[in-house]
Amino acid sequence: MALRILHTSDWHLGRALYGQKRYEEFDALLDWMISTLQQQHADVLLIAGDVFDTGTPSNRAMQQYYRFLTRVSGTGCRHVVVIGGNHDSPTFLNAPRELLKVLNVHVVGAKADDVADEVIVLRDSNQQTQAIICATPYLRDRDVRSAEAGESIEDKAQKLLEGIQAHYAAVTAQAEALHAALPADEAAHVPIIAMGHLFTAGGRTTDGDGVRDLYVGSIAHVGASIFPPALDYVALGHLHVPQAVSGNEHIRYCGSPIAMGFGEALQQKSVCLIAFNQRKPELTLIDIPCFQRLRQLRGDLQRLQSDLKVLVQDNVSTWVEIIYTGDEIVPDLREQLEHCVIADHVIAEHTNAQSPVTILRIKNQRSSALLSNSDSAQQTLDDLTPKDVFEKCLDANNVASEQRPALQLAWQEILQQLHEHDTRAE
Ligand SMILES: [Mn+2]
Repeated sequence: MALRILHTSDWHLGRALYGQKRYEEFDALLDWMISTLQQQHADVLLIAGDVFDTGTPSNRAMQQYYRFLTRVSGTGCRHVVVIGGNHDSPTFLNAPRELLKVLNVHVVGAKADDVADEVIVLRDSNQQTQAIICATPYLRDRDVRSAEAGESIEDKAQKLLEGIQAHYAAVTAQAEALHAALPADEAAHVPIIAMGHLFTAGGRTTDGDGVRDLYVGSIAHVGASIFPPALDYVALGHLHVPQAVSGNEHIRYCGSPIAMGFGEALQQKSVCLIAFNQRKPELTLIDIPCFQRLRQLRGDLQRLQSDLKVLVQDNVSTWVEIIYTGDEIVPDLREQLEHCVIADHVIAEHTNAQSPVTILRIKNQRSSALLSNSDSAQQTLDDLTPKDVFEKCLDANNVASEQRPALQLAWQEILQQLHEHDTRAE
């Protein structure tokens, strides 16, 4: 029977939305994942990075991960391959790898010193080779590039791209050597599959989807050509919108399984099922049900009130982000909107039960526009990105415009190091 692989990525276990925890949603997703593995008779599950949302996940997020992996071993799915993403702590993912190996869960959290350790041979219960996986995790700048004094940002980006390309070439060559050593009748059925967590040129993202820039300046986007032709399928993670890379149907991002932010609330999420006919991949996208409705509402007070009313009447649990764009200054905007959610619910249901609609965030664009050039006492950090805060700092200190590019670059490097610092690596 043809080998069947389920390609997933970017689970971001432990992720919250404006402080709202999402454990129940993740439980529902993981249940769905288990039943999908069973129904689709998947042999292998791939998780292409960003298993967790942070390098120091909560105990509950860890429990969800380990419990899930234990349950997979009770399905017909024989192997799980996990690589580290830019959100994961490489050493945290790697810590239980020997233990997980017993369950046929293969973990590559960080770039291996020897590329051979990134090549995983999957075998069936008769010890017949099923697939060869190049399990390359997210490659940190320092993993593939040696810094030299006096380099320009363009030099650095060029060396980084070359480093990533050389790494994929080396790992693929290793896989090809193993493949060449297989008996001919077996080799015809054994695909070579690569995994990766990176941003490819031309890739699509949506605002507010939580995709963090990978490299300083974000100019290092690799092209599809870095993946050698010997690869039968490339299972990528990092981008949260499902997509093929530059029209190559066998080089794909499966996308995140749940919406990471309100910006992608209406996007259909999916996983990729790949059935191999000899070494030829046949792809099916499997839609993931929505486990928690998210809606972004935008407009003046009247519009927002009527939209909220519709959501309340639907009586489906909904988390809402509101962007107020009206001209009128409404001092008690939050109270009015909250009241609308509760009052309409009580009228509709004749009950004091909780409203199905929860407002997680109200952005008042009217007041931010008014305040942006004056005292921004009402602006909170939630309204600003780290970049905004740094720009404000430059403004407040009257830094000359010719000095800014160098400072902005240095600041980006610091932020990058903060994100990638593996706090508990020791
Ligand atoms: Mn991600």
